[in-house]
Amino acid sequence: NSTTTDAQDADLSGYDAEQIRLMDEVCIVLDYNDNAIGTASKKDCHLMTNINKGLLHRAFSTFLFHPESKKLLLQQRATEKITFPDMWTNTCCSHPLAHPSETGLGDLISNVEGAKRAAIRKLDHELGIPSKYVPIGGFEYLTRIHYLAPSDGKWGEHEIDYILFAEADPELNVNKNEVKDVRWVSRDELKQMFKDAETGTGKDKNLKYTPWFKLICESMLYQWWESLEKGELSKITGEETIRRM
Ligand code: DMA
Ligand code: MN
Repeated sequence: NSTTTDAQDADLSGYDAEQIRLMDEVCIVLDYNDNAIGTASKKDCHLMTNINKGLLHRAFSTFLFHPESKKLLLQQRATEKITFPDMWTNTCCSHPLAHPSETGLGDLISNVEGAKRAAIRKLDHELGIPSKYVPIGGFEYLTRIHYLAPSDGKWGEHEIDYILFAEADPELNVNKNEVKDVRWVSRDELKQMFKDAETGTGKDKNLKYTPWFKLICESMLYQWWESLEKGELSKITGEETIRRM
């Protein structure tokens, strides 16, 4: 079977067995305009040899805010992760899978529904957040981001990433194979974390950040966060343009 094949796969030798297993997930392959044109394994989608030939897949990035304090929940990726291990990032990222409930029908509204279903599945898998805290109607879709980012020589990302915001104060039951640590941060606290890393001083001087989270922080995150705090998120949701970054 394919699991045995992957365990013997030179590309994956030496990695965590559970993370190797997850490389068999089937992702949605896209054209430049986010049309689903096929499927490929998570492994194939994240090999730089394929990315350099243009292979592009669909992803989502969830940002979960506390309903009262409006703090953002961050996670530090587990050391076991094959791509971007140990890095700090937004609440939860992964891929809508090539399954009817997550692929969508091709129009933006149903593709967004698929991404939201994938987000509910992974908030539970990675952080142990029961779905009652994150009902599908509780997510706001903001926009899509197209980006390419190498992880190490062999692995990387090339995605159209659906940005989803939600508010909840859930119980957490962290999956240690996925997530090493979590932290709720205010806008100022997040700015200070990045400043510590840049200047090499302060308590967070050694922290590393994923490239997509950095991109989003350097461009739109603080404006989006302000809109959320003012209760004006609906003014900026549902963007149809794909932002190329
Ligand atoms: C992939 O996230 C998605 C983005 C937006 C980078 P991931 O590497 O955390 O995926 P998974 O949790 O499925 O390994
Ligand atoms: Mn990916």
